[in-house]
Amino acid sequence: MSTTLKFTALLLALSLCRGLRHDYIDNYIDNYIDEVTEEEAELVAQPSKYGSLWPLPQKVQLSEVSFKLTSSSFRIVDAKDSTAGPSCSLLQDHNNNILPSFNNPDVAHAMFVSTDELSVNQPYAVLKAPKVWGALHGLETFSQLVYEDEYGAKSINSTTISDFPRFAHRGILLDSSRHFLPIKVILANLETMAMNKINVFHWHIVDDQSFPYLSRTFPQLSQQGAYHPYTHVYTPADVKMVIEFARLRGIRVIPEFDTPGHTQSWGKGQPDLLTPCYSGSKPSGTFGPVNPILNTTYDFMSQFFKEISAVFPDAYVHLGGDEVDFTCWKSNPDIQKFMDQQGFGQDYSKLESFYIQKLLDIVTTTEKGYTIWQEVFDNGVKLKPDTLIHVWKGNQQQYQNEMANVTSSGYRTLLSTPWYLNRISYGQDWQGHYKADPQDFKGTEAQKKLVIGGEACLWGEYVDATNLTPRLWPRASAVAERLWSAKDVTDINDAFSRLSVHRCRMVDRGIPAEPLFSSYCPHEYK
Ligand code: CP6
Repeated sequence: MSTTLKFTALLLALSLCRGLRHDYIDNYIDNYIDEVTEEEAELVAQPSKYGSLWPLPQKVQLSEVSFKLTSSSFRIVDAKDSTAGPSCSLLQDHNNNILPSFNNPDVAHAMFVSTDELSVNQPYAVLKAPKVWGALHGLETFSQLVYEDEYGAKSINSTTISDFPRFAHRGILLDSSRHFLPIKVILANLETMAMNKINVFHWHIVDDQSFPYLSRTFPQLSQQGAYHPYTHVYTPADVKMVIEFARLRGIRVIPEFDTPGHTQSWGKGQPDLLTPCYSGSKPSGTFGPVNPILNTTYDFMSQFFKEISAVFPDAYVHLGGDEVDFTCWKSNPDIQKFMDQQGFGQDYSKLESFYIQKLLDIVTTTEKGYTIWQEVFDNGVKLKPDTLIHVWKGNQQQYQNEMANVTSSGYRTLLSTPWYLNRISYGQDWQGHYKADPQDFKGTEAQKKLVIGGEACLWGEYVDATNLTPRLWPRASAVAERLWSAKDVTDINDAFSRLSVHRCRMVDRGIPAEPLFSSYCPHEYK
């Protein structure tokens, strides 16, 4: 064989061997096994009287009376006095989850009046919600009432539900800096958030490791700071798609642009933004947090956040402010001089406050509210009264003290400490997430009211598209129920039973959610 021929054969062999060929495997299995016997469904856990409702609605009245649902007799219609109407695609697009196809009127009947109520009866199920977002929640709940009878026919029992969330802010943080998250993965998880009635996507979009946000004003930030300038960036069209996809599912998108720390990637495309660190009397060539002593820093931030406030329609942005390392600031003679001039002494948290205060003033001019990590509050930065303080540090004792301190100062707060889902361990850690209660700290009723909710965080150091979804679900579902359902919904066995079925439902809907424990799902061999 000639060298060229050998080479061609090698290339051919290589191209045939590359990648796992899912089509081939599926075909192989289909053709090889010509008879599959399905085992009968049998849940290991004691079934809950609430079926698979998740998160559990505030008030549920169930009956034994059941009806059959068929594709030909099922349709969603709008009430005559509905303000949404049939043109409301937000509602019309939602319902593939209930029955895969339906064309005829009858069972579900959507009306929009004053409270979120769902009553399932024959020939109509009636859904009333004052806002379209409540109607979305009601449709999800309706879909969760549908089950298969022993012959596989879709059924639903006569049921009355009134529902509302315990907390207004029910979020999930995803980190697209440590690993780039393809848009597909983000959208699949937004869909899953909606199934769990999560209503905030906290997008920790950039950090030290990479800057995938493509800024129209400063395109060099991602050009230089992304893992790859074309393939690993979120273009303006991508960002718009995420925001609209989320909106259609009742989810707000709150972007986080964390400064002055966690900004290494910003420095690549914006040369004088970061503080030069010194080794003795000479710059060492490394950089620290954003340089707080230059006017150019604030000119940049003004322009940058002006863009951000226009791109992201939500009323809030998250400004970070966590984990600022003072080592580099301490090494820099210009910073030392500035500290002297300002009378800050050796207190570098005063310098941090100086920066944050100027940043908050800048963001205030964009007419956005802001969320900041707890350190900004801890360091005594002067904050607008409507600032949201995000608690993430410490053990249970410490975060409970922090919640008490933040709320006694009159600030509204969000809790994340017990919900760091990036931390994994052997066993059912969802139970710990489930038991944490954000209002469980020493304080007055008025203080408790300042807790507007919480967020599950999935930091990205060890997470990318390959493992994000099963690591997040169903563990984040535990947080979702804590933030939605009544305070006294704490029966862990009932939760286990409902969550096991809810998890199978996510799997059925194409979400690779991991199992809670040894078990099987009735449909997993389909
Ligand atoms: N990145 C940023 C992080 C973390 C924080 N901020 C973090 C800290 C501790 C753990 C996980 C994540 N990776 N910007 C803290 C808010 Cl355990």
